[in-house]
Amino acid sequence: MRETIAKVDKKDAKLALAHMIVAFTALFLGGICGLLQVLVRSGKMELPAGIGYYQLLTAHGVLLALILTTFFIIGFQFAGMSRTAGTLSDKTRLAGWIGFWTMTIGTAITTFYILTGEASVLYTFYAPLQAHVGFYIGLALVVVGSWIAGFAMFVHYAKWKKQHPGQNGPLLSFMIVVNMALWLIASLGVAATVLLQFIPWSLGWTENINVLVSRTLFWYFGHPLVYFWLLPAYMIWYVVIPKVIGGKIFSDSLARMSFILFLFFSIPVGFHHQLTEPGIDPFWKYIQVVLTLMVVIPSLMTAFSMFAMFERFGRSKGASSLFGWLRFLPWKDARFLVPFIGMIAFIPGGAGGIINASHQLNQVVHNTIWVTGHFHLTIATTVILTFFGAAYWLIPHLTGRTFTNQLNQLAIVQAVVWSIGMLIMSGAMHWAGLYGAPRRSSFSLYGNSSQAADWIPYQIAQAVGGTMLFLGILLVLYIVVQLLWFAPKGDEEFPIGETEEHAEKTPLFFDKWWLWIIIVVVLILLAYTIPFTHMIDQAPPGSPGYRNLC
Ligand code: HAS
Repeated sequence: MRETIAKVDKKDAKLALAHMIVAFTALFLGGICGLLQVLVRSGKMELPAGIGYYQLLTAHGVLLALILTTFFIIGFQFAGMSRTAGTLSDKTRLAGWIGFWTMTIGTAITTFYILTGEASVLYTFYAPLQAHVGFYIGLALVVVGSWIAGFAMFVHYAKWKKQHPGQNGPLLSFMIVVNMALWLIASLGVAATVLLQFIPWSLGWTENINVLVSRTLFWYFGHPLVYFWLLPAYMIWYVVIPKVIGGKIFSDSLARMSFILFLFFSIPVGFHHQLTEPGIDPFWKYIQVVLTLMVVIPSLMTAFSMFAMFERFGRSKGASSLFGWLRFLPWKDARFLVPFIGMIAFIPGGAGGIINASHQLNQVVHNTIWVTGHFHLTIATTVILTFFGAAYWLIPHLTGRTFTNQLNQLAIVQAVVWSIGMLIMSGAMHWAGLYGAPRRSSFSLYGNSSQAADWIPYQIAQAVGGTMLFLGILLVLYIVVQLLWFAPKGDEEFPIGETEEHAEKTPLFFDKWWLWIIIVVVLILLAYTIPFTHMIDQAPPGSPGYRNLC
C-alpha cells in the first residue's frame, strides 16, 4: 500500500509559495546584474545607456543577499512550521500575509530607487554614501514585515507547546524559532541606524552622520545576518537530509545545542568586520575576535554530526572500510547531491572565514576581493545550493506536482555548472585578493600600474565563472517554473527525519527561552557597551552625505 504523505495545508502552502515567487524573481533580476558586473570588471565591456557599475552592484547585493534570502527563508519556515507544528491558525496566517505584503512593498520601493540611480550605495549602504530616503524606507519595511512573520511563528510555536505540555517542540519548529529570535535581536541594530540616523540625514533634517556608529549598528546586524542565512541551510542538513538518504538524525540534542550556541555567539561579533577601522579600542576588537572563534564551534558540531549521520547510514547498509560508507549515499538524487555540494563548499568557505576573523590575517584580506570570494563560497554556494536542493521537493510539495526524473537530472547538471562556475569565479577572487585587488570597485587600470595589470587575468577568469553561474541561474529558474506551474500533478514528500529508535530522550531544558535571551543580552552588553559609549562620547565631527557614485 502507498504510504500517505503528510501535507502542508493548502492555505499555508499558498503563503509559502508567494514568498518563493518573490525570492526567485529576485534571483533572476539580481543574476542579470551579476552577469553584467563580472563582464564590466573584466575590462572587456562597458555598460550601455548610462547604467552605473555601482548601481548594478547595489541591485545585485540587495536583491540576492537581502531579498532572495529573506523571502526564501521566511517562506520555507512557514512551510516547515505548518508541516511540523500543525496548520497555521487563520490569525497567524493573516499575520504571515501582512508580513509578506509589507516586505514586498518595501522591496519594490527600494528596488525602484536603485534602478533610478538614486541609491548606488551597495548592500551595506555605508555612510557617508547617501541614498534617496525611499531606499531606506523600503528596507525598513522589509525588516518590519519580517518581524511580523517572526512573531507569527513564535505564536504558532507557543500554541503547539501549550497543546503539548511536557514535550519538546518539533525539532524543525524549534530551529525556526531560534533563527527568528536571532533575526529579531540582530535586526534591532539595522532598524536603529536606519530610523535614527539614515532617514533623518537623507531627508536633510540632520546635516551630518556619525559614521562609526552607523557602521557599528550595521555590523551588529550584518554578521548575525549571515547566520540567519546559514541556519535554514543547517535545518535542511540536520532534519531533511537524513530522511532523503534513508538514514536517521544523528542527535536531536546536539542539533538543538548547536542552534542555541548560534543564538549566543552570532551577535556580539560585528567588530570582526571593522578590524581595520579606527575609533575602536583593540581590546574590544580582541574580545569580539574571541567570540567569533566561539561561533565556529556550532559549525564544527554540525560538520561532526553530518559525517556521523552519513557514516552510520553507510555502516547500516554494510560498509566496513574507512570511507566505504560514501558509496551508499544517493548520489543520483538532486535533493541530496545539491545540498551535499553545499556542505563540501563550506569546508574551504568556513576556513576562509576563520582566516578573515584572525586579526592579523584580516589586515591582508580586508577590503580585497578575497572577501567577495569568501562570501560567494558561503552564501552563494553553501547556502544557496542547499536552498535550491530544498526547492526541488518543497515547491512541488506545495503545488501538488512532482519532481520528475528529467528535472532531477537537470538539477544535477545545474549543480555541476554552478560548482565549476563558482570554483573559477570564487577561486580567482580569493587569489586576486591575495595580490591586493580591491573589492567594491569597478574596472580600472589604476594609472597603468603594473600591480593592477596583474589582476586582469583573474578578472577575466571571474567573468568566465560568473557567466557559468548566470547559466546556472537560468537552469534553476527553468526547473522552478516547471515545478510551480507545469510539472505533472502528484505527491512530493516534505521529508522530515527521525532520530534512532533507541536514541536518548532530548532534555526539556532547550525550551528555556528566557534564559537563552538573558544570556544573549548579557553577551551583547559585554561586547558592545563600553566601545559603543566611546563612539558617542568621543565622536569625531560627523560627515555630510555623498551621492551619485557612478
Ligand atoms: Fe563570513 C565577511 C568570518 C561564515 C558571509 N562573510 C563576510 C561577508 C559575508 C560573509 C557576506 O571575521 C562580507 C560582508 C561584507 O560585505 O563586508 N565568516 C566568518 C567566520 C565564519 C563565517 C569566522 N560568512 C560565513 C557564512 C556566511 C558568511 C556562513 C554566509 C552564509 N566573514 C568573516 C569575517 C568577515 C567575513 C571576519 C569580514 C572580512 C573583512 O575584513 O571584511 C564561520 O562561521 C565559519 C565556520 C565554518 C566552518 C566550516 C564547517 C564545515 C561544515 C561542512 C561540513 C561538510 C560535510 C560534508 C559534512 C568551520 C559544517 C563532508 C563530506 C565529505 C565526504 C568530505
